[in-house]
Parts: sequence; structure tokens; C-alpha cells
Amino acid sequence: MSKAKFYITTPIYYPSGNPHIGHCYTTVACDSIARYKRMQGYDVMFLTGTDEHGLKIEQKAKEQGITPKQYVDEIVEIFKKLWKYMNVDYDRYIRTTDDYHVEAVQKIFTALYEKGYIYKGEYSGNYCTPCESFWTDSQLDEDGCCPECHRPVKQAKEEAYFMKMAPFAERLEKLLTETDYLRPKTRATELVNNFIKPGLEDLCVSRNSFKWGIPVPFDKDHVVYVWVDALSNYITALGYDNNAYNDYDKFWPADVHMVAKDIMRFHAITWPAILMALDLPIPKHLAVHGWITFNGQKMSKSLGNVVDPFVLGERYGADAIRYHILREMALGSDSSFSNEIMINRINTDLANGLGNLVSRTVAMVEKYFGGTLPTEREHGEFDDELIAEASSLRDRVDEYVENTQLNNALAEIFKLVSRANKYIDETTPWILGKDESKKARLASVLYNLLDTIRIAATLLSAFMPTTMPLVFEQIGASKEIAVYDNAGEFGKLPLDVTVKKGAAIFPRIDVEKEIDELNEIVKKNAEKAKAAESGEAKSDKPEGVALIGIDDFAKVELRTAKVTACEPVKKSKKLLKLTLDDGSGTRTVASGISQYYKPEELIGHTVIIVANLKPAKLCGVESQGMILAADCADGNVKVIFADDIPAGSKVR
Ligand code: ME8
Repeated sequence: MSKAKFYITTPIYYPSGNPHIGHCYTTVACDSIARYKRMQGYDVMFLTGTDEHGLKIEQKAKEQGITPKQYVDEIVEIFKKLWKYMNVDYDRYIRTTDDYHVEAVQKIFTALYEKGYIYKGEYSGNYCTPCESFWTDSQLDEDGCCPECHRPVKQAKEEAYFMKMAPFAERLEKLLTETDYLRPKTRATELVNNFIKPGLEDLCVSRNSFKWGIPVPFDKDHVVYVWVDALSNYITALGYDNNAYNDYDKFWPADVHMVAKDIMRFHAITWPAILMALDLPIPKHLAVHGWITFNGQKMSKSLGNVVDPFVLGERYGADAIRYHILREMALGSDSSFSNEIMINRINTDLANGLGNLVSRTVAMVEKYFGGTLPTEREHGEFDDELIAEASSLRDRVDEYVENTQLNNALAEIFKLVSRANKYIDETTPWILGKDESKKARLASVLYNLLDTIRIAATLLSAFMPTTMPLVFEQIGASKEIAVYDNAGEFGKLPLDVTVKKGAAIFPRIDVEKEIDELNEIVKKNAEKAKAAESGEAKSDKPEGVALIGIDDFAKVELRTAKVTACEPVKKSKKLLKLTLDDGSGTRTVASGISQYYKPEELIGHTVIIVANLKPAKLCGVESQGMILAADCADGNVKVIFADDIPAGSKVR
């Protein structure tokens, strides 16, 4: 029998700045659910990615004198590095600049047009440049500013394509009020009252004031509105309207889209309307969480309070950060982040609670039994209560995960951890250990503790995947034993289990010292943000891009070479194979430019090559170097020709 499937998505993030702890929340929450579902035996697809088009990106790239693609390429790498660092195990990463996505969005746009849902008109109204959104007068905030970012709007007029929304109003209202789509459902009222009841406005679905977007296939002056482009990712990443993947039939409709409240409207109204227009099924749930605020303020670069997850992870470990943000955020409300709350929580729950439980229990098994429990047992007071709580934990956690209430799932697990610590106080193993006749009772107490830890740690491994294997190792739970299927039953560790003492899993943090140091970092960030705002730091390169010295540049050997032959690489959609005369002989280079050049357009030209690049095999072709090309602001790629320079000349 084939496994049940489960499809979960994060928003695709704007790579317009480095990721922060807020982005981590949604991604880590989805990762934990995906891991939990995998443990339960589901066939899981966990999708994340980046939303790379739009005016904002085009403007930022321009400010830095690079192409939009270069700009996003750099930041996407930082996002990916962070997910690796946070032990986020996604199944697929979509970039909206991926060819297959571009192709599919064009088909989707055309289909909506051909079905009569999209028409051409003219837009005039209040436009918010940072949000790339037009707003009606009634939607503006009390100061007449953008209701989303509260910045001033300007009057703008442009020829645009629109999508009719009225045909979907009734179905949308039903979806929000009568089904379990929106979580928490309490948010349905604001959506219905603010957007549906006053009459759904048609959606402006194209722009012609900038270029960095997916061209409307039948009207190249326009690019597809970035939200239509972005929302489509949830289906294009499965292979809808493209051949890159073949998972649409299996995984659609999605089980959970998770987003924060800032983009709820797009996922609660715009996205279902697009799906309805395409006659596609609606996802099962939209889980909306609040914002992580910093000391009560929204995290924002200009306030200098963006919390850098790399800094925190370096100090306390990715799992401690994962735990803290998941434990703090209740679905539907904001959660306040402060260094103090975080450190106290790590100390209380992880170091004193779980860490202590594991180290005390393991130490006692070593002290009283040399590391291996004897098989004699004696049941005693307090056992039944602990065992009942431990063996029923999985059901309770299952339900919370099912309802995307991860803070409650963790609270439930840590209730059991507290219960187990209390059990140590109740059963006083250190007194039992002094009495030879109480050895069987002592073995029972320690076994009950170890098996309780096994259950808690198995369920926790979805949330804290790095450290739980260390717990299993210490309590002697093999890979076969430490599995979800065993977590609903007590007594799965062998009676004569052998423990292995190890280092503290979550060392206690010195609160005062850490808070001082972290506050210093926050202060410095705020100063940097202030300097940037006043223009002092304008020459700063984007974070993550290091400057190189002249010595580094000298390592690169650039030479001119003449293209003597060129042909497409059979196994690749992107590569051309170029044969080059580099002045001293012939060499082959594979280059990803077939979308931009036909082979005959290159033959006879002289290009610049990186001549000392390590050879690499690309789709079966050994590439001996690379040719230089420019990513142009309009998304085009142009090879740099040096036709009047003899082949083999050094470029410096
Ligand atoms: O909106 N607290 O991208 P985005 C909690 N590209 N979550 C936060 C947060 C905070 N302080 N800050 C960001 C976009 N997030 C679009 C999405 S989807 C088709 C297109 C998280 O980079 C949260 O999940 O601005 C929020 O919804 C998302 O980042 C917005 O990311």
C-alpha cells in the first residue's frame, strides 16, 4: 500500500536582505511538522524557497550596481546556509527565477486570460512602492498611508491586466467561515468584513513600470504581478504546467501552508481565488502565526533589532534556538523575543529540565549499577502515574502537531519532563541506593526514568533533531528502539539497558554575562542601522559579500580565446559546448548560455576566459575554464566579446 502523503510549505521569502529570526520561525515550524510527519510514516514534501522578482529587488540591485539576479544569488546562498545551519531538512527549494517556474507562471497567466478571468484595463489609485500594492481609499490606514507598511502612498496610473474577483466572492466567504481552511478561524471575520463584504476589488495582476519580473507572454511590456508569480510556486514546484517535476497529482492539494499574519490576505483570498479560477483544489489548511517582535517592537532592519540567527546559533546551538522560538509562539498571536526570555527559557527547560533529567538518571545508573541495569524489578508508588503520562504523551502531541500548535506540543512534552524530575524527588533513588535490599526497586525507578526520557526524546527529535540523537546514545536507546512507533508504549528499552555518560546536552548559560554581550551586539547593530540610514554606510557591500585583495585577483588567469566551434550539450537545456583557440592550443568550455545565444552567434568571436579554473565535468562535457558574460539588468545575459584582441592575450 502506498504511504499517505503530506505536503507543507513555508512562504517563499524575499531575498532582499539577510534572513532573521522571524524567517526562522516559519521554516523551523514547518521543518518540525515535516519531520514529525515523516516519523509517523507519511510521504512528505516540504517546500521552501525564495521570491526573487519585483520592484524592490530591482531597486536594491541597482543601488549596488549589480544585476537583480546577482543580487538575489548572493542572498539566496545565505538563506540556504541558514537552513543548513538550523538543520532544516526541506525536500525542495524553489527560486522564482528558476526556468521551469517562469514557464509555468506564463502558462497559468495565459490560462486565466483565455478563461476570461483576466482582462486589460487601466489602474489609477494609491500605490505603495515598497509593498508593490495598489490600495483603495477605504483600505488606507487612518493617516492615509499603506495599510500594510504604513508608509505614504502615491497616486499612480498604469495600463494593467486585472483579474476578476467577484465570481469567487461567495465561495471565498464560505471557505473562510464554513471550512477548516483558515487557522485560527477567528481571523475569518476581519477578512470577510474588510475585503469580501465591501465587494471584492478586481486584482491588478501585471505591472509595466519595471522589468524585473516574469514577462506576460502575450504582452511583453508587462510583467506578471509578483504575488501571482509567488503564490504559483506552491504548484509549479510540484511540476504543475512544467516538466521539471512530476509530483502535482501526488501532493496537491497542500496539507498546510504556513505564513505570518502580514501575508494572510494573499493566502486567504488571492491564492484560493486563483486556484478556483484554474479549477484546482484548495489546500486543506492555512496556518497563520503572529510576528516575533523584539522587546515589543516589530523586527526591522532600520530599528537595528533584527536578531541574527547565526549569532544565536553559534552561542547556544541551533536546537536551543529552534526550541525557544517554537515554544514561545502561540498560533495567532505575536511572540515577544528578548535575549533574557530566551536565555532563561534555555536554562529552565533545556539545561535544568531535560538536560538535568538525562544526566542525573544516567549518572545514577552508572553509580549504582555500573552502567547496566539488572533485570529484577519492583513496582512502587508513583510508577503508574508516570507510566500513564508517558505512554499517553504521543496521542496528545499528535493532536497538537495536527492542529499546528507546536508550542502546546512542546509544553506537553516538557510537562512529562517535569513530571519525571518530580518522580526522582518522590522516589528518592539516592536513599534506595544505600540499601542493598532495595536494588530491584531502584532498578525500576531508573528504568522508568530512562524509558520516559526515550518517549519524550523520540517525540522531541522532530523539533530538536541535532541533540536528541545524543540523548538516545546516553540512555542506551538504539535507532530501532527510538522510533515514533514505539513512542506510544512504555517499556520498549531492554530491561538490562546500558547507558553511556556523555557531555551535558544543554550546558547552563551564565545569564548576566550573556545578556551583557548580546545587548552589546544589539546596540552595535542599532548604531550600524542608524549610520546606514544617514548615508554613512552607503558604500557597504551587501552582507555576506567579502572584499578581496589584489593578491586574490592575481590568482585568476584571464585570457582571450577565439570560438572555433560551438554546439548544444545534448543532456542539458542550458549548456553550450564551445571549442576555443586560446593562443597555445585548443580547449573545451561548457557555458550555461544556450537560452541567450545560438551556437552560430558565437563562432568566430573572441571571448574572455578564466584560464586557470579547475576542470569540471558538466553534463558529460569536461569544461576547461569558463567564459565571462554579463548578467544585464533586464535579465538578459551577454557574453563579453573582445574581437579585436588576438587570441591568447592576457587580460588584467
Ligand atoms: O512576504 N515574525 O516574503 P518575506 C515571524 N515573498 N515571522 C516572520 C517575521 C517575524 N518578525 N518576519 C518574517 C513575503 N516572517 C513573500 C511571500 S509567499 C507566496 C510570498 C516570516 O520575506 C513569515 O512567515 O517578507 C512571513 O509570512 C514571511 O516571513 C514573509 O517573508
